[in-house]
Amino acid sequence: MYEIESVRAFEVLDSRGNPTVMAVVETPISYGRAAVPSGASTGAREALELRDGDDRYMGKGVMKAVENVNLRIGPELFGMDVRDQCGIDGMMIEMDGTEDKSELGANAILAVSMAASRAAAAAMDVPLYRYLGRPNDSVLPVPFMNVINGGEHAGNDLDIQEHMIAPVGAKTYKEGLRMGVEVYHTLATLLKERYGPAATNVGDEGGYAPPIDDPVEAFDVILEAIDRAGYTDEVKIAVDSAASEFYQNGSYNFGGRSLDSTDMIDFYERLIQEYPIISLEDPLAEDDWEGFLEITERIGDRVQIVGDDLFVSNPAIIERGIEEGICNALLLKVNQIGTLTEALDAATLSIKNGYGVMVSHRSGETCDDFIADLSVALSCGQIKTGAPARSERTAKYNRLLEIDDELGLSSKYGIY
Ligand code: 2PG
Ligand code: MG
Repeated sequence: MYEIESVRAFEVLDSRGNPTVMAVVETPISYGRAAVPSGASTGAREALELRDGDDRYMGKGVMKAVENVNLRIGPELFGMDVRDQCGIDGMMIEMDGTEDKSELGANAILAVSMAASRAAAAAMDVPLYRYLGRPNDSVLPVPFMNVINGGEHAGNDLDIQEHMIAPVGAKTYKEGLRMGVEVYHTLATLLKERYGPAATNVGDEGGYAPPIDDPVEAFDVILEAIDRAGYTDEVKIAVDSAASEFYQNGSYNFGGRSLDSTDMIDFYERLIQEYPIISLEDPLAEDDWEGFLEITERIGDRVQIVGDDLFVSNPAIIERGIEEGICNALLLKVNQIGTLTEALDAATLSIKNGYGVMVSHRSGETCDDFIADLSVALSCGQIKTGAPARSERTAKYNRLLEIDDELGLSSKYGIY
């Protein structure tokens, strides 16, 4: 009943119009489907996304990865118990045999890994969050909504990639999401008043991409939108600098100036004093471990410091970070590591060591809502999946509304 009888993949498009892998895993009694997301500001140590590099789709086709699923992975998994996630993932890791999954492609492996877990959940007749989690996992995460886009995700001059709002003071997920949406729309009105109608054009994650170059000005306008919407106490601010993108030859090209790590940390220290900021992701570049240690020591007791490009959801790198006292939270992206098993290991390792975990989308997404279930299964209390707009972003927020409804009275909310 539970044996895998078919594994197949095909090429679909992501939210930026680039090809990505969708896989389907079937047993005699169930069907699971999943699509892989894709980043723009990627960490150097991420598992490899296999692209064809030929003349189709400007070299971005994924037919090699698709073939690897259909011709190599599928036959090996045939007959395996679909509930044996570790066995399935372990088999693919072994077949691949490389550190960065470059032989089969992390996009090929992850599509199958996720689709298998969906087929297993369906075969067992339980929702995905329940299959992946424990019987009592019922925490709906705080939605970290990216309302102003910059960096690699927008065509404006903002160096900081993501300016997020986090309704931590809401009582329920539903209320938090509504607060976020109201702030998002209030922000549109304000941006139009201040910078003209073109200021509400959006970036890759659905946040506005206004013509601002001063990093602090973006926080001013968000704060004003929060106040005007009436949520001064409930809605706080979070940041993803994606600082590797503006780091070159040992210095940060930030706000039109060249800064060293200590200058950057001084900037962040002032920022968290002046604005209600609760979380700083990749405030420094992934190679700047010394800087990360300094920022964690200086302000890590006042604000969450999240490692994204730094940790690339890789248990071995996270372990080193924990040992050295770097950051106090993990950004969890399943496609950075390439299997569900390893992503769950990364989350467990972090949680056991007192690190926070924020489950995350990628800037190139599909309407696959896998990460919504993952965030509930982990009871980690934090998810970032873009602005509360554009279907590939709202797919996740909407799936969480569905889970919330299903959990009914047992549904909890907040950062745990
Ligand atoms: C990030 C992500 C998602 P990308 O840096 O956290 O917001 O961006 O997918 O482009 O790496
Ligand atoms: Mg990031």
